[in-house]
Amino acid sequence: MKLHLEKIYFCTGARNHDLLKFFPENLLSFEYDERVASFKALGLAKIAPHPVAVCTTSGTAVAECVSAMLEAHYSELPLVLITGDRPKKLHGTGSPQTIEHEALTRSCRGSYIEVDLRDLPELSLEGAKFPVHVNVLVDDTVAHDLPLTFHPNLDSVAAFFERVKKPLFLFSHERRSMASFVEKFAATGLPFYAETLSGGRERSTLKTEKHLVELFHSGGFDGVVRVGHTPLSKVWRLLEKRPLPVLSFDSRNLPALSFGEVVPMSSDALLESPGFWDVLRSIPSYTFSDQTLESLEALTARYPRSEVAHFQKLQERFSDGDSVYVGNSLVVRFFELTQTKRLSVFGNRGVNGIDGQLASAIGLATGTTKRITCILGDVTTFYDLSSLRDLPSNLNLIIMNNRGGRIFDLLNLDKRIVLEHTNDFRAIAQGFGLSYSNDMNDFGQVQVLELFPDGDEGKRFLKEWGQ
Ligand SMILES: Cc1ncc(C[n+]2csc(CCOP(=O)(O)OP(=O)(O)O)c2C)c(N)n1
Repeated sequence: MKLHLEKIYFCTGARNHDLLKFFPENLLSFEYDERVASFKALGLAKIAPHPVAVCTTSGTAVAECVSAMLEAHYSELPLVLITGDRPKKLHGTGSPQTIEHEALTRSCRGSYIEVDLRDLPELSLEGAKFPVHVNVLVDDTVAHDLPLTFHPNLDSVAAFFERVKKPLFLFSHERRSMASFVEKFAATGLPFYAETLSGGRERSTLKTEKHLVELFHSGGFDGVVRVGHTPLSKVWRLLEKRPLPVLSFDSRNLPALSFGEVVPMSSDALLESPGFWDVLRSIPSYTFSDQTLESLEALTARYPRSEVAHFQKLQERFSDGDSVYVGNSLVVRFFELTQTKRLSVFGNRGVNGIDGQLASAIGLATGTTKRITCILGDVTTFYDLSSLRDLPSNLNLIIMNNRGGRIFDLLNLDKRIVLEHTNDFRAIAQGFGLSYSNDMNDFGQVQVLELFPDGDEGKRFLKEWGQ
């Protein structure tokens, strides 16, 4: 590495994970809070002989460094912000966790340098003006020459269904619940997958994300029809690795991929469009058989202390009509996997930041008299500790403390970025004057309920589940 840095505060994430291999071990400090990490870098830059870096994943993680960059800019400090980004073709598309990094630091940097990952080892900061923003493009997608087409209305939809005979219908989420749309769609008899934030999860005929991924790999569907914003499902990300025909109904008019067709219509607008339902009626019926639910039941019985089994037990505590706020990261996935009830589910899935999750749940609870149950991962909760000062009485926080950012275990990434720990929230909650328990039987009775799934059972569960 030719950057000649004093230290690199490496904030964990999937998008910047591949940069790790270029950074000398002795320079690294692993962090999860970008705002804190960037100010640590700023402080060190005041006395260090070499520039100091903070390295982040894509999305709001970059925005969290803007305050330190501003301070560095006006104090003339040698701060280097290194951000992992998605390839150029995904910029501006609304694809998962993709925002405009360059625009974020425009008012607080001396130099902006964009490099492909492979060129990072040769990059030098000679001649650069501090603070510097280095944006690294990491491309794990396949090259293709498929078009991106924007349609103003439904006119082209029939033509799509002439080419695609067995589509996967995928319903993600919108600003408001998509429950009415999902309900009407369910009556068509066509198979579909409704994510938890859609508000129609319990009606989903396709039950597990694992099943979708299996279908994808076995060629079970020949195209995808998305309704709603950028999906959470892994299968959506896989489309950048093996493209299929895609038709999106997205009120933001964003493709969320580098290819495909987009119609700028919300689920509400589709509900009121007879032409859409006419086209659906013309699709010959088909089914997808699914054994994954049975294997899920068998595995949660075998591993009752795994995280997924905890979510299954939590689901039993909810009643139809309850409101839930789900945060990152396995929380939202495992909640979706085990959801059977008709619930109002909220979350921040615009750009998937782990920041401000508890504060967002607090804001949500402030706007309603209904009870909000907020479920967060431990790292996500740590990120937002000061919000604990102010829990409204209709908010119950459940912390799924699996002792680190276990999503990175699931993704098989470098163990160092899991940031495994042995901390718990008991004394913190009590310090903030909050009632606390770690017994699931106290569900709904305490302000902070902390659950500790068994890591070994969780690992064995996921190995056998195969995802
Ligand atoms: C602001 C921000 N920084 C970093 C990330 C990358 N990131 C995604 S999930 C995650 C770890 C979450 O850990 P935890 O809350 O414990 O949930 P778990 O993965 O264990 O379910 C991180 C750091 C992000 N999405 N947003």
